[in-house]
Amino acid sequence: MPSPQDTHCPYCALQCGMRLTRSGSTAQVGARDFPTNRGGLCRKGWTAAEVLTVGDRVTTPLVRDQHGALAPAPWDRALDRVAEGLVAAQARHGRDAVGVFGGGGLTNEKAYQLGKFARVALRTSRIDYNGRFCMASAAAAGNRALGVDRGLPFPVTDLDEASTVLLLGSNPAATMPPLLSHLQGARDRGGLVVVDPRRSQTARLTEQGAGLHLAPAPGTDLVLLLGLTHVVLAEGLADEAYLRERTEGLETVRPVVNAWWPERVQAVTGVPAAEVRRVARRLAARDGVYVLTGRGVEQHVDGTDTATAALNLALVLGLVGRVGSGYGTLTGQGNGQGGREHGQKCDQLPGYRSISDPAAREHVAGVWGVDPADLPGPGVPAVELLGSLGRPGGVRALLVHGSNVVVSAPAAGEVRAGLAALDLLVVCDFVLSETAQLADVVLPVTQWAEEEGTMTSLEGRVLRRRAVLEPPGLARSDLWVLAELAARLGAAGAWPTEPAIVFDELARASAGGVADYSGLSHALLDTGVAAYWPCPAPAAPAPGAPGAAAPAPDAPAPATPAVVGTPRLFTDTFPRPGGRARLVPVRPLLREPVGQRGGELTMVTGRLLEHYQSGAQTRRVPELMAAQPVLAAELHPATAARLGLRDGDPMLVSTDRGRVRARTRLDEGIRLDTVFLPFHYSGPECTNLLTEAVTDPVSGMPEFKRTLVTVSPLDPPDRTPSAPADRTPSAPAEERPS
Ligand SMILES: Nc1nc2c(c(=O)[nH]1)N[C@H]1C(S)=C(S)[C@@H](COP(=O)(O)OP(=O)(O)OC[C@H]3O[C@@H](n4cnc5c(=O)[nH]c(N)nc54)[C@H](O)[C@@H]3O)O[C@H]1N2
Ligand SMILES: Nc1nc2c(c(=O)[nH]1)N[C@H]1C(S)=C(S)[C@@H](COP(=O)(O)OP(=O)(O)OC[C@H]3O[C@@H](n4cnc5c(=O)[nH]c(N)nc54)[C@H](O)[C@@H]3O)O[C@H]1N2
Ligand code: SF4
Ligand SMILES: [Mo]
Repeated sequence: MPSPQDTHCPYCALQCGMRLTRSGSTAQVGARDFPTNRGGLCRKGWTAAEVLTVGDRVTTPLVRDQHGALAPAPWDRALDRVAEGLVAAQARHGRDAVGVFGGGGLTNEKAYQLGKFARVALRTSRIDYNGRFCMASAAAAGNRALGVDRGLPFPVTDLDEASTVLLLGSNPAATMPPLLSHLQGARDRGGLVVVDPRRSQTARLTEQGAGLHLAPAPGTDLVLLLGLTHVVLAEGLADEAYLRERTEGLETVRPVVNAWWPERVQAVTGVPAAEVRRVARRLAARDGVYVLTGRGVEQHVDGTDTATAALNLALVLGLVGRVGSGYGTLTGQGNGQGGREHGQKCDQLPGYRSISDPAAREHVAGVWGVDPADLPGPGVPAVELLGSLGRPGGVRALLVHGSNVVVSAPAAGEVRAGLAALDLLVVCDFVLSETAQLADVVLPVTQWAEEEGTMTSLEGRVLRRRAVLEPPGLARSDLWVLAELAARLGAAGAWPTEPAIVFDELARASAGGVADYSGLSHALLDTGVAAYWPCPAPAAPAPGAPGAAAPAPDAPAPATPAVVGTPRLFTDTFPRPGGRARLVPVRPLLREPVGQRGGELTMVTGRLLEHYQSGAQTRRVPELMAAQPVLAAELHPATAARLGLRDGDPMLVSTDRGRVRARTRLDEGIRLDTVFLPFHYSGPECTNLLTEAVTDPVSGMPEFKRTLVTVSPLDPPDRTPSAPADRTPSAPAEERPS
């Protein structure tokens, strides 16, 4: 019997609506009208069900045997082995010797339970997650300026009416294709402005009068933003009334901005002064104007400051909280938003509360049934946590839920060495990712189509994920794994495995916090209501107060609302002391990029449409792999010619730290000084062998987008006409590393 269910794509934060229909032991993806995607899906979404039945799906626990091989084991043995290893590491080296690494793809329920497991069952402070690579800088900027971190403080559909959208370091044509339908209005009005050192697919949409593409040198966006703000202030285009009534701190920002006139900006960024002026004037239209950021401007050592500069620009223009205009960041992972609210971050408790705040500790400890004094304090952010693996005083045993760090973390070679030095590595996954392949124990978990749960999308909307299939083999939910381990560790408190019950607990734990889910439940979400946090539970009327009386028996049931919670933030006030947004002065570092001294090109990294993240899922889908089989590095034809490279030639990209093998892909839209590499591949094609573990001091975000590298031909091909076959790439599969 087919059992169609309305659910959402397992991949990115747009969380496109889809209808999933059971078809034998797998599921069929169908389109469904949903506001973010309006029936559209990208290629990854259409093929998402193929990952459910991949040949190397992990369907039984695996434990490394005495010969060093991962061998199938019954659950009890695998879980006992994990519990013993965790206890031993803590007995020898203290509580913080056990680390937990989570992910922004986990459901809200799993993210919540993982944070609770670390603090209550392990009592370790050492928990963090891959959102540190992703959303941390935008989050830090939002928190300090606006008092809250919700990626988009308005529904995506608000963008439909935009006349101008300034898109900084974001390539939604590849990373969220259905979002483009919401940018069509701005394009039609000639107002799409894309800031990217290369002519990305999104930058191409600005051609033929549809907008403007600015291509600053990588990592100079902060200067560009200061220049735009300079023009707004210097030309009297600021929203003075808004600044007076709704913000504070303008006087601290003005002197910094004054020093960045457009000609000086041009000298640093390469963006013509006339274009800086033109864009600033266009933004000053105010109505229908949006400023949006993506990873291109955030994944830098000054990512928080750059996001802050974008926010300052939006505040000076009076866009934030104005209906029909706005500022936001495009959250990345499926539950990148919810993943940062429920306690996976090293300094956080559920409800986006601070673990250092005594009142927050007391509230959450109350929900968990433990003494607040027993909760650990703040831990360390992801890059530092990974840097401590196997070292004296560092993490000796690590649990990984929902990340493939050996591919996706900066300085991946060192991460691999750190994982190898651990006493115990436990990876929960549904495929044998590169990280799982290094584990002592692999625990098989369920996938999206096999489980119930909730996700919170890039617009802060809480969505239901629905099960249509039974899990294969012995696969179990992460919730079940955590409950079994908690029991073996003798943990205090309750460890439910039913997602709806975990959600109710999460809602209670979040009550009164910034990200308040207390008015939500699976049952309410199942009505199809559009639910945006904060969504506090309605206060119960006092006994005897009007409305407290029991409803008459024949009274009609109250109608289910279409919308609950807060679709639009900041319309009246900002959740900060005094209710005002804060302009924070930020200055460019004008620093040298990291990487190889003397390296001649700046490497920026990012994404391809066909692959998702570390590629653990999409490299297992034949259609996607056929479309993008090998690591290709984008180079300007003139740069390539200078280096002796032609389209398709193999090349080496190197730093002092490592080298990777890539195929040359010529693109005349990229800056002459820049090379672009995606990070979706592994082995000798793992781009993060080149990146450095240097981070933004405020957010802990690594510098993924600015590394000095050297590019050289690999085995320079014989250019003589007699040997053409040497240059012609044959079947790509033959060239893949084993
Ligand atoms: N197909 C696909 N879609 C995805 C994902 C995926 O892996 N694959 N991942 C999801 C996730 S988790 C995320 S976080 C989002 C990310 O979504 P995006 O932010 O759109 O993705 P990126 O490709 O990392 O970076 C965007 C652009 O930044 C540019 N860039 C690099 N350096 C700089 C710079 O210094 N300044 C400026 N202005 N631009 C720069 C790059 O050239 C690139 O075109 O995508 C989500 N969607
Ligand atoms: N050079 C460079 N590096 C980057 C970036 C960049 O732009 N450039 N971007 C960074 C960003 S923004 C991000 S978000 C990271 C992402 O990089 P990763 O954190 O590696 O993300 P994924 O590849 O999605 O890995 C998720 C893993 O968890 C598994 N998984 C999925 N769902 C579940 C679940 O419910 N439970 C469990 N237990 N496992 C699950 C998947 O099979 C997969 O193996 O990469 C970062 N790395
Ligand atoms: S845009 Fe994102 S959510 Fe939509 S189908 Fe593609 S990967 Fe899935
Ligand atoms: Mo991300």
